[in-house]
Amino acid sequence: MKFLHTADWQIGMRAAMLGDKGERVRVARLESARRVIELARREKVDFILVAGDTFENNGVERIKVREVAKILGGAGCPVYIIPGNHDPIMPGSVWEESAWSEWPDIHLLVDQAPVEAPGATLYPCPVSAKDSRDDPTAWIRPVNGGIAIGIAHGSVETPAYEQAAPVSRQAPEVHGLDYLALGHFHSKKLYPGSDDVVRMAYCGTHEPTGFGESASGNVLIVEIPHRGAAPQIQAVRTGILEWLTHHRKIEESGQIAALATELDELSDPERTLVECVVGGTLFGAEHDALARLLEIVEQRFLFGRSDVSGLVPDQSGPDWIENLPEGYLRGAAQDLLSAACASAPDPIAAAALREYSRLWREVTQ
Ligand SMILES: [Mn+2]
Repeated sequence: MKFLHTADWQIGMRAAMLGDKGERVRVARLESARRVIELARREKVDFILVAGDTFENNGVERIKVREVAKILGGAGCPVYIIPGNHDPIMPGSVWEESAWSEWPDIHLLVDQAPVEAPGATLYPCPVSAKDSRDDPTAWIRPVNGGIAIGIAHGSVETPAYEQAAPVSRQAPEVHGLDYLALGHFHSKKLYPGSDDVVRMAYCGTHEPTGFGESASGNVLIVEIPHRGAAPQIQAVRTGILEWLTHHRKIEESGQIAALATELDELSDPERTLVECVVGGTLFGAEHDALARLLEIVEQRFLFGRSDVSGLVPDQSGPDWIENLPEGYLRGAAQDLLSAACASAPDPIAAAALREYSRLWREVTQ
């Protein structure tokens, strides 16, 4: 028995911070949703599980809801969906859209009750509130000797913080499940049990939703030969866009130039979003390299943003300042440089100096 585990499609996500590039991100979520379904067909899975947050919220335009129903409904195998905390089952929710009943293969699981699927019994844990402090899997008791699969949307318990819909770290063992398909966290994460066998996992979102997701853009193909057998879990990439984060602390001259070259050589810039956070020391010889780095980040990619406010210039004056015409042009730059690298560095002076350097490059190039 083989199935595809996906979750957190977050269709309708606005990606507002990306401005006019947000549309590309919104379109990518639907494109990769189609890739998920193509993969399910290729792998000839027995069914598909969607473990919550298919939609960003219950206010998503109905035309998009219909589009998603069409994508899922054309899978050629049963599709089982639970509502998540972003799209909980409630009056006026996306699940009231008539499109869902137009596709016979789509099964919305809105009750805590066992459901027979091809080769397994499902134990759905639908979400009906935006926030809950109860373990959504608490009700599960296997009703037969077949393969038992839970579907839940929540946070796996850690002692670190109070969580929404906390799922026990031992849920598969406690509830006698062969596998617990989880949604809510956007990166793939597998949880081995006390026998080292993974019976609980987040598949992560099928398409990354932001910077800092360590392993998103995947689905899981899970095979379970019989009740009690160790699941064989394979992660398959479905994401289209790459969200890359570069955090660097500059400790020696040449590192900024090297980072600029590294970013300039990345393939597929048109489907890459870059966040570049640079701190440490700005050496005199690297002012030009910094200007080049910022240009690459902002202009080469689908989206780029940089934060170099943590860079403090060292005492060595950059060449471009020495080459400025004598008088107020050079004097102003020298004043900014001394303020920027004072024992209490002035970040505003450092930013002004960077802007000055950029303007000077523009007028002299
Ligand atoms: Mn969620």
